Amino acid sequence: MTGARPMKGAVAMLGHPHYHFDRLASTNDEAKRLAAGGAPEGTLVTAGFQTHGRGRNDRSWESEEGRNFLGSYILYPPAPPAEWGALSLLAGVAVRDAIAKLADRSASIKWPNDVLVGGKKIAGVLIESTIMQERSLVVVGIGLNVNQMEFEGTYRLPPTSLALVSGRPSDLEDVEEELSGSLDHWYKEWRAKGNAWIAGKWRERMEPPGAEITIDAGPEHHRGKFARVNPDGSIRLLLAGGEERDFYAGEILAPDRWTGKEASAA
Ligand code: BT5
Repeated sequence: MTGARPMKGAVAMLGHPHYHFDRLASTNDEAKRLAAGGAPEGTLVTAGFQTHGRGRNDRSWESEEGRNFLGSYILYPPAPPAEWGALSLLAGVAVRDAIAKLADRSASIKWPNDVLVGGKKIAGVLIESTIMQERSLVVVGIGLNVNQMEFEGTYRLPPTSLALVSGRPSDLEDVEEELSGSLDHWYKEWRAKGNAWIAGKWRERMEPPGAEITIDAGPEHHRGKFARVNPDGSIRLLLAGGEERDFYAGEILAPDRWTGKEASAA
């Protein structure tokens, strides 16, 4: 651990205090440990390298040492567990807006909250929620590719980075500041305006999924028409038999753009 360090520029509530570690297993795990020790809302934990960076469903998050943003924010939202899904929408919107500004490019959110630029994945968000000491703890973990130029191996979607899309390197502190400011802004807006409002903002930024989609929901695949994203963060499909069903977790697969098959880095 190199300790708390001040951040440049305007002071945002989220992102303070900020603990940076050269190496951690996972910033989400460290954030939970700090929360158990009483860390305040807004605490940010970042790492230069993760030995066990996680995605959803025990997938791994790969990142070259010192090149990317790997961070987790501690939130104690004044909302019951039934409303935690809206935090996923909020995080997607906030990360997407920060990236669009940093890259000066259009960016979109693929449900649940991958951020894509030009159809390639530039960031992923891992939200882990629990009740701790009688209050809601939501850890928002963000992996954002910043200065990485090459991605070895196979990925579900082709990866990209801010440097690849903008053609220039970015200062990691500037990236942290932009992400913290965006999350701070959207968190306050959500608290004032609620779940249906943030779902509307999310829909304005979503990657259009196409009329017919397939969702991989664990052991089962379901095919249907995309109907909407709900204020609780779930996705609604109109299935072939006419039944409407909400899915709370899973992967959208579409034959043309999101094959769901392993894609090479580009
Ligand atoms: C995610 O999961 O996209 C959420 C990733 C969250 C990572 C952050 S890093 C800081 C914090 N601490 C953690 O331990 N985690 C969070 P998912 O939708 O399941 O996508 C995972 C998949 O993305 C992998 O199976 C790969 O195919 C792909 N992937 C891995 N690393 C990537 C990268 N750097 N860029 C783009 N895609 C990547």
